[in-house]
Amino acid sequence: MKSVAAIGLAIAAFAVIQGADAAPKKGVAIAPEEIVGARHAAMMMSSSAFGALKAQANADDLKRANFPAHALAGWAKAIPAMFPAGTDIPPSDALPAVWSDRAGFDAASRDFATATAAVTQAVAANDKAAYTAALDQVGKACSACHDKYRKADEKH
Ligand code: ASC
Repeated sequence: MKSVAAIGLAIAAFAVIQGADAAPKKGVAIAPEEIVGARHAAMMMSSSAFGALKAQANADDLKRANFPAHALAGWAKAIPAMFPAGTDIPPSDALPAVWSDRAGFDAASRDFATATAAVTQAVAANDKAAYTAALDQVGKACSACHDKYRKADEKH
């Protein structure tokens, strides 16, 4: 009996440790307007990173593109989680379609993530042709998503 209790305790302790270390930390306290502020800042940093990437298009060595490429790729992956329900509030420029057409928004985010990942790969390979093509795809992914999911008059 004693060992059964010990096993039970061990399982419970394991579950607590797993919960603390492995579970996704959803539901942390952050105000909707703080999320909107973070989104805006990140989108402006995205634009800045994209500009830095374009400025390297004619470089012999793409190493200076590495940091902005990874910044953009990381942000692309984070985007869906940065648009949770309840953040359709001023001063957000997001259209209601982000939430009403969630599958489409997530797919558009994935296109951006795919294009930015291709940039990081082109940088790693120092492959100029792949780099230019991937940057073109990034620009298209930005516009495609903005056309459908961001207010038309907003441009930062
Ligand atoms: C930017 C920016 C966008 C996109 C888009 C790409 O730098 O602010 O919205 O790139 O213009 O086509």
